[in-house]
Amino acid sequence: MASRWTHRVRAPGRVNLIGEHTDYNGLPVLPVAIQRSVRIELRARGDRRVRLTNEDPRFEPCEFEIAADLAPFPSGHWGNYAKAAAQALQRRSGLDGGFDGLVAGDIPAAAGLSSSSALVVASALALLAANGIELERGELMELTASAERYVGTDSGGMDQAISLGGRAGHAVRIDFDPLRLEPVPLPADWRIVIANSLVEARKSGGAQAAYNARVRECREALAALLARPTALGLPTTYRGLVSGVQSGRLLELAAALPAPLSGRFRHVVTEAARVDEAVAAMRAGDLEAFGRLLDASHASLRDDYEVSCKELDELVGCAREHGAAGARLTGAGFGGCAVLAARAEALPGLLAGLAQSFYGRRGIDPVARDALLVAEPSDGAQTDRLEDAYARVGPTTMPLSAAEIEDLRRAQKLLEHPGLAIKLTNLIGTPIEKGMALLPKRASTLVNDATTKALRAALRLAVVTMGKKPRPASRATHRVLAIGSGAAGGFFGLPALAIELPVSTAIILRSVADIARSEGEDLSSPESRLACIEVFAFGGPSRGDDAAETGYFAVRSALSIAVAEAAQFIAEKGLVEEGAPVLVRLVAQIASRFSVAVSEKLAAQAVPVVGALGGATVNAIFVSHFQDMATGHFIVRRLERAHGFEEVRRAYANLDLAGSRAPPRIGPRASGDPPRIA
Ligand code: NG1
Repeated sequence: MASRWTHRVRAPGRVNLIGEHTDYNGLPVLPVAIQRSVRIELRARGDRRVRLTNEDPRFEPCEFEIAADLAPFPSGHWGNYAKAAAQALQRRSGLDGGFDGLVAGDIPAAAGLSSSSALVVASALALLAANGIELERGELMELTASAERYVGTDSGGMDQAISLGGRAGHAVRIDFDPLRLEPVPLPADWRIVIANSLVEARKSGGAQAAYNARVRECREALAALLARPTALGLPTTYRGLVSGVQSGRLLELAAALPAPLSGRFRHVVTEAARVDEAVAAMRAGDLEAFGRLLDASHASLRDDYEVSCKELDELVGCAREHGAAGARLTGAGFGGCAVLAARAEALPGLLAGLAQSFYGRRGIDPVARDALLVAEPSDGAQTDRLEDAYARVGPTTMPLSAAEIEDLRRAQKLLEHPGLAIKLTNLIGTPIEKGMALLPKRASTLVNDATTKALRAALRLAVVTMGKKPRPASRATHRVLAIGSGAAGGFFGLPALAIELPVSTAIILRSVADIARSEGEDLSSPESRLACIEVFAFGGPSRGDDAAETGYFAVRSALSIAVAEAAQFIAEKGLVEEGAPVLVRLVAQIASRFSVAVSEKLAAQAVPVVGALGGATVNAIFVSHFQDMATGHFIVRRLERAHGFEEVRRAYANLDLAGSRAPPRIGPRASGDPPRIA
């Protein structure tokens, strides 16, 4: 990099709790800014060009010259959201300079979580930073809201306002004309879950026309109503009607309109009332009342506003069956996500229930598809000068030192090169597939079964018996023990697996725990203990994965929700309920990867030249493979404690780009969907 990035901007996505399709009618909304965001690292340029590259290679680099009238890129191009911000700011302030920017983001696109507005807001902040201009937040909210209409959607101002005005731990009630924001604390035992129907609602496609049609119909409904003789003396805006006319009368007025205007009008006015009631329920901590409002909102959006689809209806139904207090589609609709409210204790059952019902029925792993997210109500957008950013948050976002980069490189080598299959092939001198062919048909069922049992036992061991006294790691002792167990296993082959595997797994786990301690982990925390169990998932593909998912960070992303939920569950309950869905799900996810390694080991042991002693050697390689994974994993985690997850992940990806191997995919998206922004 020729010269350093000078600023970093971050703009969050949002989930709207209630108040849907009200913003463009001047009525209130109640969204939450979430932990997913668009980030841009940038440096100012001497000319007026904006040059953007995206960390996600699916979004091609783009550039343009800032002007007051910018011709758009083709419809659906991600660069149009930056152009939207540039054109608006150019008209408002006259910009002197452009910038070079590196864009990264993790808001699912076309999902009703406002990835598009986050990009508009981030682009606006980047332009302001590059030009040294400061704008008042409220003005910026309004400017970015009208700026986004550049892409052809007649949208309201909710998304830009919450992206700029979010507050950690809070939902924000937003009123329009004039813009007012009122943070409402989210009760501590409420959880907001975002569940993606995985039906794309693309604003650059059909959803845009359908959205704009709703905006038009709302205007027509109001005009038709006011044109009636009986309307004499009525307020002439939705806001005026909602605040000045009784709800019964509003429903009568709605009923007198022709379809579909009558439904559109009824939705808008009843939804506005629900926002008031939802704010009151949240302030009172009344989750049941809040849930009922979500349900009513969904019914209204489905029947009167006609913006749901059968998948969203099904998802919302499943959510209620599995313990959500209420659920509804969120965002514009036509696909995208549902928002669910639940009590914290209902969360594990809710997530597992959705995984089994809605996603399971479709053969979809919701974690691999990044379809389930527990919202963390977050602060709004921010700009950091990079030196300031480092100074303010201390060492957590400092770049890695040269020595640490070397550590990271060592970790990466261990984690990514070469897989267990290659190590075993080198040992037996025959491709592992030959051994696979020697295994009886029932092997795969036996392996899955044994793997799941062994991991369940390992989890028990990790949670119940792992102490916290630091000792130096002693790989050799553990390896000798495992070789002993493998020598027995080699004699008996497949039937012995059920006995042998829990033993080797336990031995590996002890060794992993030692390595964890030596890298400074505090094994008294459930999170660290689960990090030990996670090791069994690394170093190979899972059954049914595509190769893109095998990189270390990809596997961690895929496991992240399950691990976090399990850690929370164990912290609260210990291991009293081993059959709890959240733990079963974690074990199943790790088992799907670990079973591949176990099959490979078994295949190597099945090759005739590999007798008892050979079997022991196979086991030694097996154990040392996972010790390597553990060493790499806990080095990465040590660096994350010092520098933050994002910083280390980025450094890791850059190392890979410099190396010979194609980079492992980072980020949780694995859908192969074409790259587009909502
Ligand atoms: P999403 O869900 O991001 O498409 C859209 C509008 C909002 C609001 C909601 C419906 C944009 C950028 N945003 O959000 O203003 O009208 O639909 O409540 O189009």
